[in-house]
Amino acid sequence: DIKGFAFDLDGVITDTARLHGQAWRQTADTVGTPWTAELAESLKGISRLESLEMILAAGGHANDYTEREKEALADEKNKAYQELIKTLTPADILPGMGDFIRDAVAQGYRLSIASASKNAPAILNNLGLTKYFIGIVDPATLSAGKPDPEIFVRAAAVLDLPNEQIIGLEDSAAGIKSINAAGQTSLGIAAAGVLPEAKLHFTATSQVTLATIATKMNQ
Ligand code: B16
Ligand code: MG
Repeated sequence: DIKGFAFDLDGVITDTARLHGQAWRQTADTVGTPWTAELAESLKGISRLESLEMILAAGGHANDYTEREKEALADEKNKAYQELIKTLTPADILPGMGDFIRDAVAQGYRLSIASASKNAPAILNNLGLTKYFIGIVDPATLSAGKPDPEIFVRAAAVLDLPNEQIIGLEDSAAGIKSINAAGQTSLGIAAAGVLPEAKLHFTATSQVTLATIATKMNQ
């Protein structure tokens, strides 16, 4: 039986991808990498420094910067991003997700956050959702990011539940791989045909409810 939910944050609870995109776009301009929708999509669920590496590589600049310069670029991006997330309010919760989170807690499910973002605590606070979650995995303490299972395994430990009793919610391919490898039930939210590896598939956050999940689990 399912007793808990481990949530990705960006793309599942709120659309911070557009804010990451705004901030990374400035970095791409600085280093001379053309900004494309594909590049933006490929950064979802990927850590800050790995994202920077991908932006550099996309423009053929993989070897043009020292580690120190890369850290400065990543810091600059994060400062811009932190200004943008100050504007987030409960109105920025993706459709249906606030109700789903409140319903799940009211029904006795245990909730945790498995986000690659070091800014997750600030974002949850601004959305007014902190109190619904038992805990947030600190991505700074992980030895490997998504698609490695570590982050979702740790999200299960936070809930004190076995992996088999957890549904992991994700919008990225790397995240679905992580959930599946952890032995949890993966729930993917993406356009039809995207995230084929998700055990349960939804095309929009507004469709995710305890009832629709129960129906898909029994199919
Ligand atoms: P930060 P998620 C991820 O969050 C984002 O999808 C990804 O684009 C971002 O680079 C990463 O967090 C790190 O974020 O720079 O705030 O530490 O989807 O795993 O919730
Ligand atoms: Mg995500």
